[in-house]
Amino acid sequence: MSEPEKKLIFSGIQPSGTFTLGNYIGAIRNWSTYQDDYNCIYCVVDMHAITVRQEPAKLRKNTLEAYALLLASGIDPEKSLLFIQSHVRTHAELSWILNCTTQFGELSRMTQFKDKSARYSGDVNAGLFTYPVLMAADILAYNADFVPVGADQKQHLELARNVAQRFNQRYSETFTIPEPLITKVGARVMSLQDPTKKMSKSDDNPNACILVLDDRDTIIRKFKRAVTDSDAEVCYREGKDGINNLMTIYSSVTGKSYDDITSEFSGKGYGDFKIAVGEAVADSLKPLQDEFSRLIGDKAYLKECYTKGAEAAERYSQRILKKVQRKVGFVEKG
Ligand code: ATP
Ligand code: LTN
Repeated sequence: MSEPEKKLIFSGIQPSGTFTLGNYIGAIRNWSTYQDDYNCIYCVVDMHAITVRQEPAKLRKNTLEAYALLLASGIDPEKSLLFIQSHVRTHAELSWILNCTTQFGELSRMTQFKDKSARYSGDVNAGLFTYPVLMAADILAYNADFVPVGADQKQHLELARNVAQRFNQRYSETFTIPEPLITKVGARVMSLQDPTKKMSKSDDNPNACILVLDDRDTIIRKFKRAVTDSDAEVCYREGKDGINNLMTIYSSVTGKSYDDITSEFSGKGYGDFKIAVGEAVADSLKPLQDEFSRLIGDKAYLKECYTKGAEAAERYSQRILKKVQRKVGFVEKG
């Protein structure tokens, strides 16, 4: 994480449950591939996770599992910074300052806030509202150039750019304006039960999402139950949301094009197609699952990794925070 000529990538993922196939295809599978061409910083964002009610013991377990899954997906702690957000105080500190350059109106327009405040109407807390500011702080604390995110996070990134630009205008050039890095194939994996909604780890229906730690039989069973349509042709076409989603998934785990998939299943029914998708997904997740089982049994190694990661991240980000504090007019601590 120290080659100065390389551009810097930052991304985060919430430990709000076991990762789904959507998280894997749309996000973490790609993260390890960036390590050769970029300096990379990745983080398990437990502070974001508590914007919705979490059971403490479960959050702790999910955070460790998320960390181990990122390692298992190929993120190399020797090459990249990998840490847990709450271990690095810069994020909270910078977030407060950025709160004061973010407008109430722009936060009110965030669609994720509207969705989540409708869904968790009994707990519309201030953290849920200022969630995007903490996300901006995550990114700007490292002056990241690129932020790989799924399409659903584009609006938050746009807000981070606006906050950075506003700060730079008000206090002089300070932050790098981050660019999104959005993968095309698999950028949006949809729910298997309602293919108009994205697959999400906090979905209440267990059949709606494939979890990356699901066993082979569970994966195949969930695909067999996936909602499709009443025709019988495996092809990518408007209105065939369920089949389009299965084609996207199949294509992204096998590398086959939509035309190849259509020919492969011509004359066959949806049943055969669903089983093939299930088997291909189970095969592609197997190496990740094996590596995860090994890592999660080695708590001492995990601790060593996240401690070192946090120390390095704090050193890096505190330099940037100091500059920000000086610019806003805070008295320098002796
Ligand atoms: P939650 O249900 O708790 O909101 P989530 O499953 O939507 O969580 P996040 O932690 O918000 O996942 O997202 C982690 C990363 O995975 C982000 O970059 C996000 O864009 C990506 N991602 C999440 N869901 C999908 C999906 N269905 N398809 C593609 N990418 C996704
Ligand atoms: N909001 C993001 C997670 C996240 C993130 C970030 C992504 C928090 N901080 C910084 C990229 C950069 C999500 O829910 N996917």
